[in-house]
Amino acid sequence: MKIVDARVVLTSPGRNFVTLKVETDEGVTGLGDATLNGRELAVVGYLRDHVVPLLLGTDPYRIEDTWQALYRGAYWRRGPVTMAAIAAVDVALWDIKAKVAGLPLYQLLGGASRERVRTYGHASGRDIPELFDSIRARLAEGYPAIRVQTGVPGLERVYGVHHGATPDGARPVVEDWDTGAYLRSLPGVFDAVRQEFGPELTLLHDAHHRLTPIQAARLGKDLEPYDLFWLEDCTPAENQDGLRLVRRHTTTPLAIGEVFNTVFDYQTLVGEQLIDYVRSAVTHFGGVSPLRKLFDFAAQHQIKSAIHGPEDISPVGMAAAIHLDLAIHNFGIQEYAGHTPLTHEVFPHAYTFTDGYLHPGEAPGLGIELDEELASAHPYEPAYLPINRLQDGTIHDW
Ligand code: KDG
Ligand code: MG
Repeated sequence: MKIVDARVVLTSPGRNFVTLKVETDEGVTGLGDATLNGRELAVVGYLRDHVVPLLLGTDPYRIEDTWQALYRGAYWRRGPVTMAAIAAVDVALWDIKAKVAGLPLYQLLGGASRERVRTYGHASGRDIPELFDSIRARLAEGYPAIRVQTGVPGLERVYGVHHGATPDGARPVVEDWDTGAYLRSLPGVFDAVRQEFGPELTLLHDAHHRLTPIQAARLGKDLEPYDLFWLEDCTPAENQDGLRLVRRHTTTPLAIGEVFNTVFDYQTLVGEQLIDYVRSAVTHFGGVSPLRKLFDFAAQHQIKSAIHGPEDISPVGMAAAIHLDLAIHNFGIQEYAGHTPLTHEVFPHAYTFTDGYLHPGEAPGLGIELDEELASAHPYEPAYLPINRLQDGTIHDW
């Protein structure tokens, strides 16, 4: 079998998605997600100009060899653009291999280790009543676990939550931030949530890289009475050593890694068991092949998976995640923010979301299609994530 064509499809059925479609001389096709929120065009160019020409004529069964050739052969390694592009190829080739085998991808990854995949959803509100309404809405949808984000008194927007296309597409929205106000208000929010919803509900929180290690240590400690499933991205972890300080001070479980793209970003974090959950997405980590290796490394340190699953991971990336979730032993939880009805139409899929649990379905391959005609009716729209400034105008992590 040979790869005879590979196309990059950029579509915006509510938000932008980058999809690679690989075609073979035997008519079997594979899909991969390469969406990099706010930097989509860079990945489109990388794939179209530098990856697709290298794929033509190659054997789609040689997934590991192709991965290594794209990673090592570029000479310039790592980085989100490169790794999103490689991820799309890796996933598309797994899709092809599983389709030819006539098996859902999870069977090629070792088969099911569980019956279904537990998820968490997002609740957010500017104040406590709005937050409670949002939590009730997620509970009504069946979510067994909920990430709680809320407004901070004195700040305009709910932090860490973004709302799709920017009004002026060419420029990011500017938000405001005050770490002191956040640290003072958040424990009270979780206290109110526990009083209203009781001790059983699984709760998570995302600090979105906004704290220094000592601030993160304090927050983790202050949240201990509220029994969080995890505190996510409490500090930017490019400085992996900083997590030692956080860890020394708190027993609140920690989750990190949605912006990471290789195992090297995790060496200290996993090797010294400084975190409890790894958050990388199939889409941003070079695909199923390297993420599987990361999970095996993490398992040696009793660290579990928690694949990133916001709206900006396409249904193709989500499908790949769900197959992996079902197969690995050290599964923790899967984030599932869902997609717009139009997105589900552009990407018809076999995976299901029922009572808060996902299942990849039994269709051969990833179990996902791309309606190219519908996709082309919804072209790319420039959109950026917000940026953050402190009250004196200093730029801060968003
Ligand atoms: O593109 C950025 C989003 O994916 C990110 O803000 C979502 O932090 C996020 C999460 O945990 O889902
Ligand atoms: Mg996050």
